[in-house]
Amino acid sequence: MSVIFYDLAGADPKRRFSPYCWRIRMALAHKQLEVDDRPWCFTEKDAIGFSGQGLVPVIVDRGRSVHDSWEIARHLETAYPDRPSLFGGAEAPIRLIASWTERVVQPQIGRMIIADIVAVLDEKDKVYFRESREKRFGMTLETAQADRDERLPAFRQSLEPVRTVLASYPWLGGAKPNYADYAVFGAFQWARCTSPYKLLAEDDPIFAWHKRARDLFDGLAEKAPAFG
Ligand SMILES: N[C@@H](CCC(=O)N[C@@H](CS)C(=O)NCC(=O)O)C(=O)O
Repeated sequence: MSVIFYDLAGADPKRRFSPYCWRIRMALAHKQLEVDDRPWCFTEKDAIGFSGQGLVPVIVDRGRSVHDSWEIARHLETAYPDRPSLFGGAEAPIRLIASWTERVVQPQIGRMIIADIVAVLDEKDKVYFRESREKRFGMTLETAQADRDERLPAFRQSLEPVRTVLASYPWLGGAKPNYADYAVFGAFQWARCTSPYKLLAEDDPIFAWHKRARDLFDGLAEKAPAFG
């Protein structure tokens, strides 16, 4: 039986760009699960109303709905213990990595790509996205993004903990990728699928790591519509 997966999509239903959904897309592949993929737009709240909230990712697995990327990862780890482990016994430190990504990495990326995202959205989502995000930022999306070149050096510097791990291991999970990789991966894949802006220098070890991650699972992320 396949897992139903509601995944944020743009005007091109194949363009998937939510950082949280990418975590789960990779986690489902890691667990070698068959996926019944449902592209979802921001304004299609009714389609996920059964989950009792309005955010993706949402999965339905064996009749049970689960939302929130962390809760979905935990569900998959518990429900499929015989499949490759997502946490490798290190659930708490991986939670830290996921939280650091959400609170430190993603807000900085958001300030560098937020206006670019509008161009990839379905027409019916554009007004909702702009209004909700401009309210959140307290300024226009274009103003929020305008000083990205000045923000870039501090952003790259803030990624030093990732480089520290990659200096000794090929993956944040160590010898093999795990949910630590997928949590950070999602943030960069979000940017790559929505904006041509170059967040990483090509000689940055994080650049090479991200490419390796895109090639996992028969190029699942590499083949997705994206910039660069
Ligand atoms: N904490 C949630 C966050 C999920 C989230 O913010 N999803 C965004 C897409 S990246 C969403 O569905 N937004 C809908 C909206 O803004 O209306 C998780 O980890 O899954």
